[in-house]
Amino acid sequence: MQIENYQIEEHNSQLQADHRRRFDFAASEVPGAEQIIEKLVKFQVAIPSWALGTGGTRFGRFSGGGEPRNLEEKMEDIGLLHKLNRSSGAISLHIPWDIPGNIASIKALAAQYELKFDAVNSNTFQDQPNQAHSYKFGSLQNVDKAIRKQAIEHNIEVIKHGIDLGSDALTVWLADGSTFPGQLNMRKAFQNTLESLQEIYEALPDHWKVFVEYKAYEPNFYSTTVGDWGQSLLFANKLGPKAYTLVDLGHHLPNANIEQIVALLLMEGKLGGFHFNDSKYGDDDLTTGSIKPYQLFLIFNELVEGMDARGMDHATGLGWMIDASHNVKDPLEDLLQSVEAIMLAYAQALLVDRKALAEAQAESDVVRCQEILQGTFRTDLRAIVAEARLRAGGAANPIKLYRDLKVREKLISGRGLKTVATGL
Ligand code: PSV
Ligand code: MN
Ligand code: MN
Repeated sequence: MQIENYQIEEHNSQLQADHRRRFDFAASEVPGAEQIIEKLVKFQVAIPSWALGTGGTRFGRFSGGGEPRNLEEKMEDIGLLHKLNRSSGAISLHIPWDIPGNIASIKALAAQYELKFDAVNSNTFQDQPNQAHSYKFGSLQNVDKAIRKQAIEHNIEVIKHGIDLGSDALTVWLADGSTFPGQLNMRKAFQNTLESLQEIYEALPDHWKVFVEYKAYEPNFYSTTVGDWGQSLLFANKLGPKAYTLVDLGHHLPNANIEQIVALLLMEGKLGGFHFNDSKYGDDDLTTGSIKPYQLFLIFNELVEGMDARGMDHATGLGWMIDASHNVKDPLEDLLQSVEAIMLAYAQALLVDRKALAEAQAESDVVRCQEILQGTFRTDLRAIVAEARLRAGGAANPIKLYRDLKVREKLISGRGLKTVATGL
């Protein structure tokens, strides 16, 4: 299934008058609209290969039909997203769910869909068929050296797949930890994990990065060996300059101040990657911006401020990715919504009057500080984001066009109603 240029053009011309009216108004209200648009056009958010199928909960999974059955079809889906919004030009693979068969043809497909290969992800949280040792009691932390070795070798294997595809980062998320007090010697678990990560680090090509992702709990419910940003930063600092912390928005304890975490990691030059999603209770993996859009804006506000302070390029300075999936929406529509929410929060952060905010902060004028941030957050920038998408060749209203073209129905008729994507 492919969306043709003429279909985008027809759709855009139908919506043109309405868009123009809204854009002209927004541009007249927004200082520096052109610079914001330029930055939005460059900004790309990677799509994880595991977000394209309907997610589940431990109670059940309700397939939406037409889910991608292999890596080629996952790339086809991301190609559709990117065609519609021009901001989803990268895919993040998870090995072994996405073992690339014929590298040349996978690369050709990526070129056809204009996709880059983002960070590759290892998986030592599930046992694979024919695996010699089980990860039931952890992988890189395991008390058994042979199990650690197996997990290290898997990560090195993942790096090799990434090299073949032209990726330049490895993301390690570990389920390692303990579920009951006393189960684990926490110091030894940390040291084993560090030694294992050091061996993986040695296998990284010079220009590569490794992202150490933390998560407070789940699947372990008493301790997690990389449980928070402090632990991740300890690993990243001990590993060396190619190691960074990865922040997943859903991986904190309730009410954690993620914007502050982001600000400090950036200050230390140790923020490497970002996983977007939203949550009400835990690692809910809901559509980005669906629950706490103001928090998303505050996080972007720190990201923009901190990246500018370090002279980092917004588009390439960090690994940007969505990490979400759930039970009830069409995954492609959900991803379009997530990308839109990210672009909107980014645009809002670019609009913050930094000089005025710095002055208000210097005077401890708390009311003015809040007025500045909330005034920006409440400015409607949707037409600015749409204009950036249009200038990049995308659709004025991606979800409307997706529905008008009956993309899901076509995917179902091509792939079948009962397909299951490999992944979570
Ligand atoms: C598990 O919580 C998780 O969502 C992590 O965030 C990883 O990034 C992802 O799964 C894929 O392994
Ligand atoms: Mn994640
Ligand atoms: Mn998660």
